[in-house]
Amino acid sequence: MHTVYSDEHHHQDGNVELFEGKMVKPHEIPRRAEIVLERVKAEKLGDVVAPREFGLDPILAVHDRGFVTFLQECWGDWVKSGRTFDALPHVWPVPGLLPAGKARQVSDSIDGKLGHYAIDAGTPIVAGTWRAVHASAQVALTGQRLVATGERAVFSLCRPPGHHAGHDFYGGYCFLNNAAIAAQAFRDSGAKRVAILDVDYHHGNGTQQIFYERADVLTLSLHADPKQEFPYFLGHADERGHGVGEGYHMNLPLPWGTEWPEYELAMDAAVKRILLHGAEVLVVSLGLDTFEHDPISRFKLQHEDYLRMGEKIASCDLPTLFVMEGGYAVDALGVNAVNVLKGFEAG
Ligand code: 6XA
Ligand code: ZN
Repeated sequence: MHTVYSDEHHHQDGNVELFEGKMVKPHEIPRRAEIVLERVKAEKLGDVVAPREFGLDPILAVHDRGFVTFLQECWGDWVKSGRTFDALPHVWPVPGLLPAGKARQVSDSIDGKLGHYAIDAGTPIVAGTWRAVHASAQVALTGQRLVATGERAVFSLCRPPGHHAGHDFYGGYCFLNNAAIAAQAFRDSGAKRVAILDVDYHHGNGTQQIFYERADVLTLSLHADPKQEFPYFLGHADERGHGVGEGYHMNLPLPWGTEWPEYELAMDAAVKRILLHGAEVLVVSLGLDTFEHDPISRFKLQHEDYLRMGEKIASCDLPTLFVMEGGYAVDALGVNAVNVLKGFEAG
């Protein structure tokens, strides 16, 4: 299996995130992608290839232009306003703030813009953020093109991750939704039915939002119950899509402490739904923060379980693009990610 990788991710290297009431060093760090790449090479998974450049059009097929411009210009505006440290929001237009019928306006102030587009204060924007984010999307798109032109499976080693980013918002360490951009590119290159399976510990709220009213891209997410876990406001089982998209989203929330036997049952339900959809291609949002020793998560999957996860995904028998998402037990991240990919190849 080819891995698509770019060193450009190093440009996303924040100093702080707001975490449990403290400003701490970010969990989402460059070392994460490095260790996965090292394991890909050590295990001889296959060739490592550099991304091609597909430009902004496939990004704008999923994301709002004003939002993308904000991501491109945020750091410059932040510096112009006299700041030198990481850009983080500190004020939000919560529902109910505005009178009924009054549309939200984007402020001219960078602080207003940050609160407009961000869902949390854990996702720092720094000088190199756009550069890294743009490259991460190109890594996903390059993987997409390889699968669309005949590879059975490709691993897009994206960083920063993407699944919390929606049409016009960012957060949860995510800026552009790499998996959604790839899924849309599959549609635009002729696939009639696509599925996105999100196995990250956290609910893929951005992916859900982007495709919520569509029947052509089935989205499924296995994750920690939002009653207990980030992103808290979405990811419930009764969110099933809307309009023509009704029935084309599936959330499988699971409780803290979940181990493989229960996780496997949820995966079986997801695989069944993917096969029913008649998907021609599968995009996997591959988060490894379900691991028992992940520092910010509370599932209990073990190294070997990732081999089984890969085999399960292979049972869909579809061309598959793996897109890297979360996972913060950094020393174990390479082993766990590559176990999924090896399990897939064996399956
Ligand atoms: C709260 C946790 C952010 C979750 C990031 C993640 N700061 N998402 O791994 O998949
Ligand atoms: Zn996650």
